[in-house]
Amino acid sequence: MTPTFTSARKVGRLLAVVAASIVLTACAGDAELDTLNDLAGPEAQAIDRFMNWILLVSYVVFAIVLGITMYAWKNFRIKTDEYEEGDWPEQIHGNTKAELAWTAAPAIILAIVGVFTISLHSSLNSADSNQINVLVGGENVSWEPEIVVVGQQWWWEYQYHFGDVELTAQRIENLPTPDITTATQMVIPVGQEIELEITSRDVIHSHWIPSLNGKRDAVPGRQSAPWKIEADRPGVFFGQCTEFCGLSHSRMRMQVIALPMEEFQEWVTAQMQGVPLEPETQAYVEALVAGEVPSPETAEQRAVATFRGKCASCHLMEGVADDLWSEEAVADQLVAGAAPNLTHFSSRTTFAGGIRNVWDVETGEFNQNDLREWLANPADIKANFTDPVSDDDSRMRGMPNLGLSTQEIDDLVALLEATGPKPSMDIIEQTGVEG
Ligand code: HEC
Ligand SMILES: [Cu+2]
Repeated sequence: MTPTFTSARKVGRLLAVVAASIVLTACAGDAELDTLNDLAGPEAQAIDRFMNWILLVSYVVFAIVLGITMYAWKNFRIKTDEYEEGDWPEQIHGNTKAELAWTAAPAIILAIVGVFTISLHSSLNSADSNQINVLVGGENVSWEPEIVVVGQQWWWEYQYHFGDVELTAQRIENLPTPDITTATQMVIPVGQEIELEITSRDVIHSHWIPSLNGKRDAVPGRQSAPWKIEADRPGVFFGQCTEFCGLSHSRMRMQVIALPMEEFQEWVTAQMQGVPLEPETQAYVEALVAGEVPSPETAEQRAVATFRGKCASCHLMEGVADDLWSEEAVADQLVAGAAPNLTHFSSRTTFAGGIRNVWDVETGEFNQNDLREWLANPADIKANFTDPVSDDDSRMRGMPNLGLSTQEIDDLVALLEATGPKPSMDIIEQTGVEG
């Protein structure tokens, strides 16, 4: 056996292992971000059908090219032992018909694929025209379902504006205060086209819910053309930021929860309310807002005092500290100029960019452990830049360690649990993530 033969064999084996490992990495049967199965809406299904057609065309092209190559290899080769120096087969040059054929055929195929690509793309991009009636604060509002999606390091915000607001092509800083603001979880009604207006507050991110539609970049300073999603059945659909955006990019996930219209309405009604505080805590908040300095007597009052002192400069919590929160104050501290709205924190099922559970998937209990860990030192769960970014810009990315005492953490955990309303066990189970 000649040495070249053995090394060729080794290379062959190595290539086989590499190829197998590449192919097998795609083999998880229950992958959350599967683009081939579990497609739940017309947009994702249209992309899937289109992909299948292109695959079919490329299989045919592949078979033809391989066929011609094999034919040439079989019929026109010279065996080594018959070969003599200078023993060339007859050389041909120029065949107008063949050259025309192999130039025109691919051009025509690509043109056809191009026409279908552009037409699919423009249908995915078009604005929706459906209207649904939503009860907002006791009033029936006709809503053309639109949700503003804002990416920032490292979580997604979803804004619902029910009033008569022109959202398309508005810069994020010009938008009015949303009726509902959530983090990480977008709740939508089933069977409705939802238009997404996607943008970013810091760097480029990309929003992708594989079961519902393709990817769309979130670019700071501009809003994407409308991007539609629709879920044709109730369920939970996972997503992930798909544009590398810094240290914790992989921990920037999100979920869409599609609910039947009635349940969606219940969700809207609950989200429009403030935190359900005990009456004596409410009185305590009113006193604080009025400028008095009563000392806290209950655990909830202590939690409110801590929240107002240490959290309210970044986080909005309606009914607890809205008077202390301002966009300018947040922009002074955070590069993105936004922190998750905590008014209904425990109505969500995951937090910190969808990497930890708010509710225990097995017991349905409030997941105190992970929340404690987060409050004790967020960077343990999610790497961030809490140091000044540069000398002239001392703002942070992510949540800093606030040096909270055990007592403060206990109180805050109870307050965050009370924000509610608690989601159904069904949703808790479906959205559950592994920490
Ligand atoms: C300097 C601004 C800032 C302060 C002050 C701050 N946070 Fe945060 N907090 C953030 C940011 C930014 C995030 C999002 C981090 C991420 O997911 O990457 C966050 C996330 C959270 C989350 C997870 C929310 C979710 O839905 O993912 C909770 C809970 C939270 N903070 C609680 C608190 C509490 C309680 C305090 C007061 C003790 C506090 N934070 C003070 C900036 C702040
Ligand atoms: Cu990102």
